[in-house]
Amino acid sequence: SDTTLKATAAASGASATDRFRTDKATATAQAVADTERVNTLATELISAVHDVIRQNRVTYEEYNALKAWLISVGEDGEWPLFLDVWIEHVVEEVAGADRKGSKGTIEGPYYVPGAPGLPSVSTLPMREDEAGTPLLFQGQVTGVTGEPLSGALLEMWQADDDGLYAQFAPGIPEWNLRGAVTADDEGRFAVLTIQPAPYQIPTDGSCGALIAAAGWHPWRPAHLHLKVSAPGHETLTAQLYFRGGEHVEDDVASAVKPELVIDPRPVGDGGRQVTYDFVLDPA
Ligand code: MBD
Ligand code: FE
Repeated sequence: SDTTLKATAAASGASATDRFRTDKATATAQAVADTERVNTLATELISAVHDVIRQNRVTYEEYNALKAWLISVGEDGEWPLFLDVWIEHVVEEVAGADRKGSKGTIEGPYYVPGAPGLPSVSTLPMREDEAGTPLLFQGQVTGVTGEPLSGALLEMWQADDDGLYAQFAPGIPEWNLRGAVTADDEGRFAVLTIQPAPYQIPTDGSCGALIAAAGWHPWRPAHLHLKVSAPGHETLTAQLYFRGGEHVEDDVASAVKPELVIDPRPVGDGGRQVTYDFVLDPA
């Protein structure tokens, strides 16, 4: 049935919440250890909400609608989705402001550490009949002075041709379209994959309810996710988008930057090919 192909809000939300708890929630103890800092941030955040209420003369009906919605976001496991779609891009903007190397963008909720290791010239794990346009993605990883970063690691994850992510939608092999490519001695890599489809935020959960109620759209443009790392360098988290693709100009997650839009050229048998180089800042 259709449900076997769909990522329901509850299923992908629960997976994203578990993923976050496993990978990131342990790092929060340090962030809340500074009482002064927490006082500043919590006071200003609460005060910003007060301003919205006063400026818009928010009613009790609206206050209770908000309360009900906040409760349901947690029940649906959609806090990772909500935060990464509507908030993370500004955190990334602040974090990346002084970067000299390649532009980065948000990580989003669907990164999974520990993907299968692959050599510098390789094919991402995919099904025998994987749908989609073949895409050869190649390039070089260097430092800011142009020195090749031997053995840099390029982690890639992406949606399939239905816009679905392995481990967050049912019926897809565990590591489908996820891999950790080790670049060669000159930092070069060449990875064969397929072009992903645009991603639609689940419409059956709390984030979908917000989008519908506000008259927004639920789409992210098609994208490749990347984490590029090398010893002694800052890890770059990025996404690459496709020139002319749907929603490149109106990403619901506000994560597109002009430097991240690629334009693969057609090659033989219907495939496409693109070269994209990464420049990593020193740690
Ligand atoms: C995605 O695939 C994504 O990359 C982000 C940032 C949010 C939701 C789904
Ligand atoms: Fe994504």
